[in-house]
Amino acid sequence: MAKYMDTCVKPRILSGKTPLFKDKVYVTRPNLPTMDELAPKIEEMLARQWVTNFGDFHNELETRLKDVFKVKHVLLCCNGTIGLFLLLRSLGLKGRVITTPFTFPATIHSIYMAGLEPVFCDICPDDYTLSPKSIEEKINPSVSAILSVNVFGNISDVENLERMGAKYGIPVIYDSAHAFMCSYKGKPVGGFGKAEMFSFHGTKLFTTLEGGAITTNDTGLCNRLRSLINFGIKDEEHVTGVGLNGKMSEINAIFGLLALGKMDRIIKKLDSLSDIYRKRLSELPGIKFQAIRRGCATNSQYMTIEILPEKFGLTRDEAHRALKEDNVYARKYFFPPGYSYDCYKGERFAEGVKLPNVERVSNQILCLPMYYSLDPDDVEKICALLESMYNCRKELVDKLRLKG
Ligand code: T4K
Repeated sequence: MAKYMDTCVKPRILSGKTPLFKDKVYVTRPNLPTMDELAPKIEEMLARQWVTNFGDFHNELETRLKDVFKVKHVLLCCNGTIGLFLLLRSLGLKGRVITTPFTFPATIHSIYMAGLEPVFCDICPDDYTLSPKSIEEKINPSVSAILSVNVFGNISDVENLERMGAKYGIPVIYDSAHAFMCSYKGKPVGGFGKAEMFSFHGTKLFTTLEGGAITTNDTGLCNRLRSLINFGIKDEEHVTGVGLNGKMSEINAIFGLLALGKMDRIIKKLDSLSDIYRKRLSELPGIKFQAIRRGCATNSQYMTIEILPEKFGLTRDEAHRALKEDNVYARKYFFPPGYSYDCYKGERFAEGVKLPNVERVSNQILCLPMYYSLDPDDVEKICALLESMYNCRKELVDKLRLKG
């Protein structure tokens, strides 16, 4: 195995030498166009003197994305969080919303800021999506929607969630921030449930720098949301909704249009990097990969592993620290779980929540560097470093604990 096994990759904490990587290797890097690609589009925008408020580039991107998602409506917005918040508002929900605490703060804050209360359910132990069994245990008439997260591009148990939604007469919506161009049983993500939200942030596979979209096949919902994205304005003389400025500008749409044609190539490269990680690390004791749900094709945007301390010999936090010493900036996505946020201390919905799978995964998860411009040799080196950390685990733990 191990191309780098014999090259003496020893964690810097032990060797005291220079870090394995001279420069920081981040968890991700944006997929950006070249100046040559950008310049003519920007010139066009300047000539038109139309920079935002549903301009031509914005409208072209919406049209092209309808084809990607295979849905009737795509509504671009300034970021995924505002899109999700306005989606929750446009559904006219009351009371409580079932969701996962194993997510980015945006999911939970959107619920809270929409005047709703999150009901935290557990996740499936291996694929980290919302557990239908846990939902069954917690659902009651005070729940007005289910908001599931297609976490790290893994698609939720859509059949069971939508069956439950129909049974209780409530909408199911998806935070698909991570799931651009993923599919389930051959159907592209975007057309599931009542609506889905996508993030086009700079750290996402498909980026407009900041940006996002809501997808839906419901024309009534689309019209309400379109108005809320534009201050709730109906026409020059009527303001019919309490909306916000959620619009995407022309410059953001230009970045999106330029990115679209590159997606297949980017995903192919990420798949190949993912293969290296999986081949190298699957034999390593105490490393567990996120299971991909049957029927789901992911975009390989994230490389998440769990570090099982009793087998690997180091905790996730210790591994995280040791990697950083060698300039590998892995991230603890998603720790802490939503019910442990400081800002929700004292809130009834966050008190006494006990979800064993969320607790375990949140304490063991680590997202390793994964992005288009990442060199396969660097992936090999990161794997070699993890192998070496395992081989020197006793020494490493002593050293880390000594350093405090
Ligand atoms: N729902 C879910 C499930 C989400 O994961 C997110 C966002 C949302 C909703 C909300 O969508 P948006 O409203 O953002 O559209 C980053 C992103 O900022 C965030 O969008 C993303 N999830 C989350 C998973 O990752 P941070 O706080 O970790 O970002 P930051 O600044 O630490 O960046 C991560 C790494 O990316 C850096 O270490 C280096 C690299 N990076 C970052 C930026 C901004 C670059 O190389 N260049 C850059 O310009 O949240």
